[in-house]
Amino acid sequence: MFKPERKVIEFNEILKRKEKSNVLFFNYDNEAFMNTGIQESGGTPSFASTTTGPAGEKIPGKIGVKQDLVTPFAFYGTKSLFLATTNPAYPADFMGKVADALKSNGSSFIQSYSSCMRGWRHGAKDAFKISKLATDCGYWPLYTIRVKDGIPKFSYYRGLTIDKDKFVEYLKSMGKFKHLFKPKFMEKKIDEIIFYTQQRNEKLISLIRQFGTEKEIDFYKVDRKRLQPQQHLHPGHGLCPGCGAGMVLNQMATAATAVAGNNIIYVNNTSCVEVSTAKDNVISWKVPWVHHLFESGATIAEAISVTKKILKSKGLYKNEIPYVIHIGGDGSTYDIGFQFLKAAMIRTSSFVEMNEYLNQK
Ligand SMILES: Cc1ncc(C[n+]2csc(CCOP(=O)(O)OP(=O)(O)O)c2C)c(N)n1
Repeated sequence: MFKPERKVIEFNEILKRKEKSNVLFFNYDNEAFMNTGIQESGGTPSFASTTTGPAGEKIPGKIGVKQDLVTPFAFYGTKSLFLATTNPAYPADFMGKVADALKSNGSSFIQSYSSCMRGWRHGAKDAFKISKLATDCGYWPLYTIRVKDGIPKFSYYRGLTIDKDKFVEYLKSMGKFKHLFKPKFMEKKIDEIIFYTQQRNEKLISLIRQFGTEKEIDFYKVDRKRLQPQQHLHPGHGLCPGCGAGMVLNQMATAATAVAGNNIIYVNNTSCVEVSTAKDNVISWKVPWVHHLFESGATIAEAISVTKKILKSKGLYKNEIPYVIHIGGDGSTYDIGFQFLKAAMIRTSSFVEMNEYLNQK
């Protein structure tokens, strides 16, 4: 029997922990290569219309499924790793997971839902409503995987049950799925998207059953009234109005400020977040921030983290090792850049953890 029980995880308790991640690799998934013109990626869901897979007479949008990026990382054989999905429509879960990720040994990878009003074609004011619906209809489940000494433990928060009515409402709310409803109602295609989503959720439930923790439900408790506003970004940026990545950045930086103060370095792959927070030579970041090539930001984040550790082990670096967050879109995470990310994540979660000179926290 699947009898989930709730485990309360207090944000303030996370902050007291000694554990510390080497790098938090963070993917905001807006489900296409957005800043270069809405091209299809491995993160694009079935039958979504993009500029490289436009819905029309020949094809009904993307032919293929949205790839599962997160769960395979649990089985690559790392020593210590924290993996999670987030959605800014659930801020306590989001900020709790970012703090947990930064306060877990090894490295961490978070994949966040990140709505895109321009690419998905919906009104700016609907961003939050659509984001919440994504989890509530079962499309974007929120789960966590903690790998300790090589064994993954799966748990979840919500979003594993498909609500068909809400799912249809979700699809209907965006122009990228409009062709499934007009000029004719493509019920078979809608059922197919729901079927594949259901299969993905059933795999997750099986993994929770097989590799579950004692209490499957992670409930992050955050006293938001006592949380300080984020200190890592200036108010100005060039993201579109209602951009999901804006919510993502705000919540990520709020949690990161609580954990790291200003002792943090961000590394950004080329993406909407990068171009919108670094216009010409004016940047939105108040803390060190590095833009590297589209595909190799993960390696740079790893290099920064490991270099500081090597210098420290040689007595050449006196300060506390900074936290490092690497940010990439889905194009640079699922597709171009995947090999860099995978290798950097495995090295920082096994090699660094097992190296007695580098694993001091
Ligand atoms: C090797 C390489 N190929 C292509 C590009 C052009 N390019 C820059 S950003 C980008 C799309 C980024 O998409 P994604 O990672 O999903 O981020 P988003 O724009 O959606 O935020 C592309 C194709 C590049 N900079 N380098």
